[in-house]
Amino acid sequence: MTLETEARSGARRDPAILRDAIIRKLTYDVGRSQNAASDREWFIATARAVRDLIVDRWMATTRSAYETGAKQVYYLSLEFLIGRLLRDNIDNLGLTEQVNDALAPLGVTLERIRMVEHDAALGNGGLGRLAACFMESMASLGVPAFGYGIRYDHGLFRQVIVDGWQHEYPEDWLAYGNPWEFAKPEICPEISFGGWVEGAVADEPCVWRPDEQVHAVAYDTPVVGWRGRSMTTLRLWSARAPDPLKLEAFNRGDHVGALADRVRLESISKVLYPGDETPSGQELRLRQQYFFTSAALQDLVRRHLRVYGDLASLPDRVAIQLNDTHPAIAVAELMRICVDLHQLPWDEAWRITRGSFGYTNHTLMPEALESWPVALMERLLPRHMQIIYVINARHLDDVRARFPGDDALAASVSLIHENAERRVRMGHLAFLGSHRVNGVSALHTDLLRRTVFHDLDRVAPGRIVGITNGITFRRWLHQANRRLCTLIEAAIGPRFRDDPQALEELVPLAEDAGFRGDFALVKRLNKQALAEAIRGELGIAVDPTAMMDVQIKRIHEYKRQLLNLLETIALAEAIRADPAAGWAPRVKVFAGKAAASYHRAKLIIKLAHDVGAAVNGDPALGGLLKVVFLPNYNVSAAELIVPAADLSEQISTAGMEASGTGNMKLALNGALTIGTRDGATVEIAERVPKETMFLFGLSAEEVAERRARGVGGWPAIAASPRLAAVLEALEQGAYSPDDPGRYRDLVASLRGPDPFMVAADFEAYWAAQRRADRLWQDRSAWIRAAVLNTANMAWFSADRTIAEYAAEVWNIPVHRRPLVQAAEAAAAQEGRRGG
Ligand code: 26V
Repeated sequence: MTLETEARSGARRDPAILRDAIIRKLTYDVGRSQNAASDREWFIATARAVRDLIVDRWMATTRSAYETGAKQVYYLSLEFLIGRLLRDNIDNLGLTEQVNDALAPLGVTLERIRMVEHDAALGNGGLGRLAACFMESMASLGVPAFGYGIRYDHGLFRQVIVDGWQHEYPEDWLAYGNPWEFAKPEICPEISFGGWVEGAVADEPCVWRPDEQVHAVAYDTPVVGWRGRSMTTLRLWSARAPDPLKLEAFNRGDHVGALADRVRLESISKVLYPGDETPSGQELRLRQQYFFTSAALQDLVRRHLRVYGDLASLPDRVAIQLNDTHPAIAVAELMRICVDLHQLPWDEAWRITRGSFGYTNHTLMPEALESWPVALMERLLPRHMQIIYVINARHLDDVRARFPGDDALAASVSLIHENAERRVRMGHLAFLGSHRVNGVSALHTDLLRRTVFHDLDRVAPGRIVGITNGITFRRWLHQANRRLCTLIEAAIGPRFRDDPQALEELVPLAEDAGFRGDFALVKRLNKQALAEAIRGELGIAVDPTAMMDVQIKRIHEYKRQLLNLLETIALAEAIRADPAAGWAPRVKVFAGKAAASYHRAKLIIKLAHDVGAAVNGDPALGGLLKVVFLPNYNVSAAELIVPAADLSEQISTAGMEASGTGNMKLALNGALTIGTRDGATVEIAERVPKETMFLFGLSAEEVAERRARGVGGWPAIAASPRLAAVLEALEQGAYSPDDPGRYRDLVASLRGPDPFMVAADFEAYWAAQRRADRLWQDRSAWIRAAVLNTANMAWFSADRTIAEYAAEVWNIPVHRRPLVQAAEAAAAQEGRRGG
């Protein structure tokens, strides 16, 4: 039996067959002999052998979607933060044991070769990781889906810390090739830019005469669903210039000039999030957005027409989800395809467009709400700019007719922001071109309705819905925390692997001292692994029995790593003053990247190092407090830290974190949460027992109210001698003796406007930390709370989230708890076969 037929038959697999396949890949694909192969070469050979097992099922899933006419989801996202795929794929295929057995006689371990896989870090943070979780979840639920994005040559920068300061280095995930992807050079839609438009009337068919074109080459990666039953496709586009070089110029001796055009055009897919401080950086970013959006729409329209023949049925057969405003230009592009390329009347084109799109908003931060200068749009995408004007004119006519005389309303819902520089509001475009707009947590959705989309909500009531984010439990529990899963399975059986609701069966076990002991042991072993990594990475010894207090996320002022660091300084002072006052021994773990141009965020990283330097060697602290900053945070680092965490820091200024998903990963793995009532943390608090959360601080409403009154930080500082002392020490250079003025401006901003309410929330945060200290002293109460946390997190499975998108946005039938039903069906079939 060959490997492939065996995979198809689903028969019990023989590791020897897989071993042969791996060796064949090593020999014929990698070109290496067994005795000379490095871990990396074994990884590539193994990945290739595993990929072979994926392909048949992948193609079958894709085919069946066509045959059944099932609705296709297209998830358009400029970011997919995937991480490593080897363990994900092997686990979801149910092959872990077999791969281990196949490799063992070769002297190779899965654990070792797993570590050489480069993270695919094609995203910045939560938004990109959510897209990756969704792809896996849709595969698991059997929702036919394509993810469309960009195959960046270089993902998120590698963070190197030199003397406490962040430096960015290019990341090179493709340096050794990518064994999971299939290059599809024949799928290469042409993407146009610039030029002019021929046609007298903008809402009738026109001809766009671009002056520049580039090809988008498809690279497909199959995404394996749980138990390998179905798969989705991640199709990433890479830019390829039509001509590899100008031969004449090259032969004339201008070797560099001959390549200039190519380099310029292909720079589109060079890097994730090119710096956008400069006009050329902004232009590149807009080019990226249009590049992948146009490629995606051309691709899906071609596929749709091949099967269904015309565009009228598009909204019945496809659901296109816009992940934030990055692909919002898709609205104008689909209109262009309908009106210019298929001669559809404007109203029909608009029906198709709005019926097909859904838009997810991921932030309320004003600086992050995208808009593009009209002048840039006119130059780069002249036809799209015309189309946007027509959409806007019709929309404003409608608004003026329904709300006569309300000029303020018309100005606020206009697609064009009329300022010194006229700009296109991409959020408004996405809103108008979609039949559903969603926020990513209940609070965020509520704030969307009240703030950024308040007026659009009046104009189009009912369009905004809330769909709280989720995470894939396969990666964030089953793979990342094998020890815990073994324990859970021994206690309640394997059902939780298909049905997260089964985790609730752990609730009574929280009262069982034996189970709590085992749970504590698992946590302890995970912490030991983290402690070893910390020692290996930083040379700092930390006590694995101490409380691992973690804040792992992008560094941003609204996420308030600064609040955590100020509390750390105050805590160090308090311990020195009274070492026996019942402090929980803590290791404060920080990890996260700052945007390259975000100086304040980089200063906060420096502060974490300065505080660490002051605290870690201080004998007066008696080992009660350590501060570490783990460099180059990424998905793989999260997989190590999350299972080891005791305390999860979710301390954003209320109203500013749209959802958060790290909060879910940490709580699922039994970390208690210290946090504000922000984003999805509010909804976690609604589902887990009170004692698992240390909630504190201003509510979103209180924050808004203080902001409106213009209350700065000083009254809170005046009222808190503890905070005042910390700020004075910082100001006087106590933590930066080499540069006493380093933190002066930072402190001044807290005394002044304090826009993130750090000072205002300090005392409440301090008190919440002391509540955590007290619970820590009661070991069994802490572990009990941790168990109950894990037991109550089922709702945050991305499978629930996807089921809600299917029902509320995509109009796709997904059964309630489909994985359970599928598992039952499979078991029944197995039973029939066995009988
Ligand atoms: C981006 C920027 C860039 C410019 C400076 C200010 C700023 C502030 C926020 C952002 C975030 C952009 C979108 C984003 O990544 N949102 C995240 O989406 C996650 C998935 O829905 C969600 O869990 C996070 O709360 C949200 O921040």
